[in-house]
Amino acid sequence: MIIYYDGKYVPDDQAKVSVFDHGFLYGDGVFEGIRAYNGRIFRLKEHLDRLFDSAKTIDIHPPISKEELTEAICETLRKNNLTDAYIRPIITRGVGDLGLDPRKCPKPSVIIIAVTWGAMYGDLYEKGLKGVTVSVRRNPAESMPPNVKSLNYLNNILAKIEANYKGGDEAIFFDTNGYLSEGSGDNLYIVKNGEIITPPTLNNLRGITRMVLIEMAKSLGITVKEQNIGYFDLYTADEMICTGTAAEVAPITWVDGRIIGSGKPGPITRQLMASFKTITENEGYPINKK
Ligand code: PXG
Repeated sequence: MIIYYDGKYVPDDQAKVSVFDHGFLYGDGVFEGIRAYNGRIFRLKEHLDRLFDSAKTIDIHPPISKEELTEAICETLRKNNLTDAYIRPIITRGVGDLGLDPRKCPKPSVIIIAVTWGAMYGDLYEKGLKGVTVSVRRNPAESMPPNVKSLNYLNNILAKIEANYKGGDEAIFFDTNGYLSEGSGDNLYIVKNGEIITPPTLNNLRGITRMVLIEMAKSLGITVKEQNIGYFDLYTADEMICTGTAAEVAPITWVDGRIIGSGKPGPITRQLMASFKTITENEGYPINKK
């Protein structure tokens, strides 16, 4: 496997991060998760825009332009002979000392990992996932905005641990006000009376797949509303959906022991799953420019 590391393409066993990199010491950095389908990188521009916005929020100045990063991602895929892949660009604060002051880190590091990664949830796209609401709350926006895709995922990992112990396939986060936030690695939606409802994005990551789901719903003539959602709304939903680059579009059919709707992936969820497959197979930034 070939890894991009600060302008060089190196074998994975030589791609080593310094123990003084603040990405390692403090989770001080940002990342993206992107997929390529069929030789094309899905929504690359949106992912790079979010990566740079995440970096700006935590005051990291990437030592590379979006154009250069685009070329480096394509070259990493080409060097690994990948046409369908999961791509992980990472920008760390870089090497500093053992103090947390970022001014001690003169140069951020840029890393790109690309691997083969199929459907995340296997047969659960047919059966539906079990969702578990967790007691740990999503980081409040005034502390650590969930909009920043930072290298510090401990909040999400705590949620995942709790969901694992409680027998769930995915954790369902609420925020400190009791409003639905998101999953540990995906955005959430309910369907009620033919309409899709999803939380506004102050308390969750502005998912690229979420943007795509809203576009798809519009073109299918399905109304999407952004509204605060409580656990009553979850338990009484007709359908529930989660979306993410890893998860893609997936049905949730069980929450805390309550059966959601019919207990099977519902008609709107199925329509959106089919539509997502078509879009991902046909759109995207070509890895090999003619
Ligand atoms: N919320 C969170 C907290 C995420 O981490 C999403 C929502 C969905 O965003 P996108 O833009 O992907 O639609 C994410 C993304 C993993 C993995 O390793 C997680 C994500 C993406 C890729 C890989 O589990 N989460």
